[in-house]
Amino acid sequence: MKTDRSYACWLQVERIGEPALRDSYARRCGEIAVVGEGAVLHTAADELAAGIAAMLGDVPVRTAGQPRYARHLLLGKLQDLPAEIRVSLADAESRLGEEGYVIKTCGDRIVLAGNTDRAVLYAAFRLLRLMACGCGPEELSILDKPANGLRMINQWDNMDGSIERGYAGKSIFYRNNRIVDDLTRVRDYARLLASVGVNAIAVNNVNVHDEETRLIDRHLPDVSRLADVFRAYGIRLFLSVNYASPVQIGALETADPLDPGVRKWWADIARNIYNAIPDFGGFLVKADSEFRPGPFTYGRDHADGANMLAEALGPYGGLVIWRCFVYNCLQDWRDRTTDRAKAAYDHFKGHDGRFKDNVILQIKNGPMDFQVREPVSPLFGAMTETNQLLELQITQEYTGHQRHLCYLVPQWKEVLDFETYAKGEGSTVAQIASGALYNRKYGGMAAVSNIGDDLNWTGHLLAQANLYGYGRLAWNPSLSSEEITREWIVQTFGPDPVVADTVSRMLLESWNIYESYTAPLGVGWMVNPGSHYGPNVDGYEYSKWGTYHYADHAGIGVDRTVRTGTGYTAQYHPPRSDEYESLERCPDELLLFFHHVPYTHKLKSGKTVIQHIYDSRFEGAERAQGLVEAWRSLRGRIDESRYNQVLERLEEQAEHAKEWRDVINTYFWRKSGIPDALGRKIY
Ligand code: GCV
Repeated sequence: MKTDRSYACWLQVERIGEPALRDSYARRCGEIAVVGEGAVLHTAADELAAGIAAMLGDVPVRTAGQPRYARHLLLGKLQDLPAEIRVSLADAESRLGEEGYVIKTCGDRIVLAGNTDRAVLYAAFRLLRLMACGCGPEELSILDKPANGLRMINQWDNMDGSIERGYAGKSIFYRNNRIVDDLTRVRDYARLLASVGVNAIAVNNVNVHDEETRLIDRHLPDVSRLADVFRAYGIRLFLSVNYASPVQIGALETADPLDPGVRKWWADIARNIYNAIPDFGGFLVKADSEFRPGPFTYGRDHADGANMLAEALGPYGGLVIWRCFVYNCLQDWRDRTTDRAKAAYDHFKGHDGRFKDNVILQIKNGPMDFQVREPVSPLFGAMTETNQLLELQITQEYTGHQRHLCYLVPQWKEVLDFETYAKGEGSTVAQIASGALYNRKYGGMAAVSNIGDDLNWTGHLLAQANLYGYGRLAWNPSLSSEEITREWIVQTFGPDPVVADTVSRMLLESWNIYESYTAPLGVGWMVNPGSHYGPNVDGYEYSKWGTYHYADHAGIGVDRTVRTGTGYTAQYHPPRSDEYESLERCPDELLLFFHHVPYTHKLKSGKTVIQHIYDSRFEGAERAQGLVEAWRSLRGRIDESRYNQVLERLEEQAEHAKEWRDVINTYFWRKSGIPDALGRKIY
């Protein structure tokens, strides 16, 4: 089964087609010399041995401590390398930090080195990527290090084997309220993650119920097995915890963070965990949101809650990752003085400077919830003395459940490059999340995974590109979408330039295509309740006390201005706040997020809002059909199994896009009373 090519994702390691390139590597890679003993270092050597043997075809690869020949691949920690090699790497040691690496060709020898074994592992995967992408070994002289300290994945897996918002089968971690015995698949996942530089994973859902609450005690031996698998790939394991654990599993009467008994309870739990898993990463916490327990019950706030856990983990170097996705889901949307978009900022900004050093706030990219289009959360840029982590969603909850193609790297790029102006120009989200702007100790990115036990991991094979792209951006947010996309395609489908051009265009346009047949101009939602899939303009479950789009016969959109609306625009720094406040300057794509306008309001494109809604839904549906045609043009260039898998999904998407088009257009045609000016049929 696992020989199906979709299983290997971007680690296909095909034989290099070009003889000169093959020879050039073969000359230097027949022997791999490993200096050092660590498990991660040996993972690096094994990956190289297997990858290189496959790429070079018939070259036997030998691994040894000491090279027998002058021509070889040498890997190890810088400090362990022979003196003459260290000299040739100049001042690398001081520039690389913990995870950076060098790859350098010195004559007939290629050296892969870093200050830690983990760095060497990243160098190994980089070399394999360079080989797959056709880059010759002659002039290799690379020094690279990650921009973000934490590059994390969040699994929303439950112990019954289900995955919240999972669209690619069941959990690879759990079955029947236990951690699975056979961790082969988990190991293969760890490989995929490490190959793009991920270094942390929270292995259970942030909504921690029932049996999951016991991962911190009853299931600890099994959690420790999981940690072993990830450790070999340089990945630290975290657990999501239930804030009410002291009550639910500890038989205490309270979970009050200031109660000495509660503090001791968590300290004992932490000690036990670190006894079992010495490099345990820490806790991920969703508290006082969507009915999850938290410190509010005891009249305490988020800082009290997070600091109490931080105190328990602190002695062992553990972290508390505290989520800022906190809002009142029972909000009455007819009450226009409250605004969900304001919630995260309102809850957390006031606590800036109160969190302990080992607390990191995890902030969703937007103020709402992973919509296809929403502005960047103003909480980035609001805190100067708090560690922050950018949270993205790889799993396509609101973006088509991996049945639709929606490549999210371009969206994430916009978020990372977004200027908050918190400290003048250059205060981008990338700079804030990494911790660079305010010189914070911890920072980085986290993202909700999109994998399950489907053979191809992600349901839609092309959704593998989102997982890949996330890892690459977390390592280096300044990579362009185009670069990442090309890399992924070549490693997944090989070097055929026609495939590269076509698939690249499809991926890069897909977010825009999806947006253009679903919810328009930043207004969001419009999905079926619960599932969040498929068109339903008033469907979203928490809009039952009103609507999220405020459309009536006269107009549409949410007035979030200071002058006449909810005042949300004031959460941004100028000139951003002024731009969003102004009807004239607000970008079209976010217009309805910030303003309530008549349907006849003219956009910068010159079209009225209603005409834009109609036109873009029609164009979107046509372009979705275009994706099918583009893919069909690749028939014969891609193996049949993967070709068919993708074709099936694209055909389904094209049909579903028509449904979206018709549901949205009919709704607004009826609501506004304005027919399609082009005379197109609206059902
Ligand atoms: C894990 C949204 C999703 C929930 C998710 C929540 C969160 O509300 O629909 O499934 O819960 O976000 O991020 O905590």
